Amino acid sequence: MVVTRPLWVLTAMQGSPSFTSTTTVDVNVQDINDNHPRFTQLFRGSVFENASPGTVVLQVTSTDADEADVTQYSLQAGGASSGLFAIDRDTGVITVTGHIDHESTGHRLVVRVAANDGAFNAETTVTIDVLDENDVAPVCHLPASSDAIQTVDDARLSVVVNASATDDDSTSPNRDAVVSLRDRWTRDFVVVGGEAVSWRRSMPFQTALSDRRRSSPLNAHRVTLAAVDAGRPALWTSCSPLTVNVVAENEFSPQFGQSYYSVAVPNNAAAGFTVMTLRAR
Ligand SMILES: [Ca+2]
Ligand SMILES: [Ca+2]
Ligand SMILES: [Ca+2]
Ligand SMILES: [Ca+2]
Repeated sequence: MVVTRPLWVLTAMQGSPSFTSTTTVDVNVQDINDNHPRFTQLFRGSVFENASPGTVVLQVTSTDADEADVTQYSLQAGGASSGLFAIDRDTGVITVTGHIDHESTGHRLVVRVAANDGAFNAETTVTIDVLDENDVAPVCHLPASSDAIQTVDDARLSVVVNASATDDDSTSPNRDAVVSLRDRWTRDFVVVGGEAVSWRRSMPFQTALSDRRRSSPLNAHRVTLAAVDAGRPALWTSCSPLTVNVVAENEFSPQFGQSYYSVAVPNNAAAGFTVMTLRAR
C-alpha cells in the first residue's frame, strides 16, 4: 500500500451558546508489504559461445507497488543452463560464469529468475540465445591408401583423387568446409569444387635421361591439401601429404637382361634340377 498522508480537520463544540475549537490531525498510513513484485517484461538475451566469465548477458527489472520494498533476484537451480550464469541479487544483471559451448549446449538456454521482496516471489523465464563461433576446425577425409597414387591419366583437369572435408561447428559458414591446396598456388594441381584434386595442366609420363626405359623421378608429384572452413577467421587442418606418380601406359615389351645365355648342366641331373633363373624387365 502506498503511504498517504490525509489531513483531518476536527472541530469540538461544547455548551450553549456553544464554543468551538478546531485542530488538525495529520494521519500517517503505514505501508505494509502486501503486493507481489512484478517483472517489467519478458526478457530475452544472447551471448556468444566461449564468452568470458563476467560477460554481461542482460538485466532483468521488476516493480513493486510497495514503495519501501527491496527486491532481490536469484536464479533457480537445474536445467541445461545450471552453472553457466549468475545474477546480481541487487541489480538483476545476469552474467556468464561457466563455459558455454554451442556444439554441446545447443543454440538456446533457458534460465528461471526469481524476484523476492522479503515476503512474495515472482518468477519469470529468461531465454538466452547462444551464438555460434567458428571454434571447431574442419577435418580432412582422403580415400584409404591414397598416400601414393598412381595414375596414367595425365590430362589437364582430370581428377587424381576425390577428398572431402567436414566440420562440427553448428551453423554456416562456420561449418562449411572444403578441401583446398595448402599453398595458395601449386604448379601441378587444382582442386575443383572443393573436393576433386585434379591436374592443373597435362602431365605426361617422363622417362629417365640415363635410361629411356626407366621412369623419371619427375613423375612423382607431391601435393599438400588442407580442409578449410568458411568462418571468420577461417580455421584449417592439413591433410596427409599425397604423392601422385604418373606411370607409363603399357608401352614397353618385357626385356631379358641378355640376348644369349649359356649354362652347363650335369649329365646326372635329376628331374626338377634348376638349370638357371631368368629375369625379364
Ligand atoms: Ca511487495
Ligand atoms: Ca564450440
Ligand atoms: Ca562453434
Ligand atoms: Ca569451423
